[in-house]
This record gives sequence, C-alpha cells and structure tokens, in this order.
Amino acid sequence: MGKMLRRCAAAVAGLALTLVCLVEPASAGDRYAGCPPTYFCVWAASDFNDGPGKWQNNEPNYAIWGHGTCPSGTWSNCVSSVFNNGQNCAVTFYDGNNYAGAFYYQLPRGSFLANLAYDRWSDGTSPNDKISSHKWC
Ligand SMILES: [Ca+2]
Repeated sequence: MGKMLRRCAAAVAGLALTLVCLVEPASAGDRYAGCPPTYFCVWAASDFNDGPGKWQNNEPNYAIWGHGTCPSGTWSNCVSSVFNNGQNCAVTFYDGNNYAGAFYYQLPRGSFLANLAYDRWSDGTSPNDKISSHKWC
C-alpha cells in the first residue's frame, strides 16, 4: 500500500511538473523579442511568431516592406499579431494604404493583440492578414 502511494505521488509530481512546463508562458521579454521600445511591431503569425516588422513612425504602405514568408513577399495583408511598444500614444491600423478603409481604433501603448483572427475592424470583419497601414495617436 505504501509503495503504491509513493508511486502515485511520484506520478502526480511528474504530471504537475509536466503541466507547469506546458503552461509556463515565455516571459514578456521573450514574447516580444525583437520589438524595441518606441516601436509598433507586427508578426506574420499569431502569438508573435514570424517577425517582427517594426516601425517608429506612421507607415502608409506596408507593401514596400518586404517579408519573405508572406504570400505577397511584403507585410501588406500579412499581419496576424501586433504589439504597441511605443512610448507616447496609441496606434490605429488600417485595411487600406494611406490610412484608408476599415480600421482598428487606437490600440493603447503597451498593448498587444496576439491573434487578429479574434478581433474586428470598424466594419465588423476580421483584420487578420489585412493590415496595410498604421498611424500613431
Ligand atoms: Ca489591406
């Protein structure tokens, strides 16, 4: 009986250890690695994978910024997660070039969207793989 309890305890301990390993998130620093302070950063995949593309200023045309794994070869219509690591204000991003079309209004400074498939443009459709420009404040 005692032996069985010990075996069970070991199994539970092992399971707990496994769970801890599975659920332990990467630190914020790891998650956003490559997104320095003052930048708005984007990734081609959800959860901050495959990137980042990063800008300190307004960017009216993502199609001039290459990214090899995107279908178009550029960041336009290719973003699935974003992080506003700016120091001053919010970022609004848009479906069209030159801040046109549907938009996502003012992602606050220090905020992220890990999977744009779960978010909505101003017109109610998904911004996933649609961003083509962004503007601060
Ligand atoms: Ca677009």
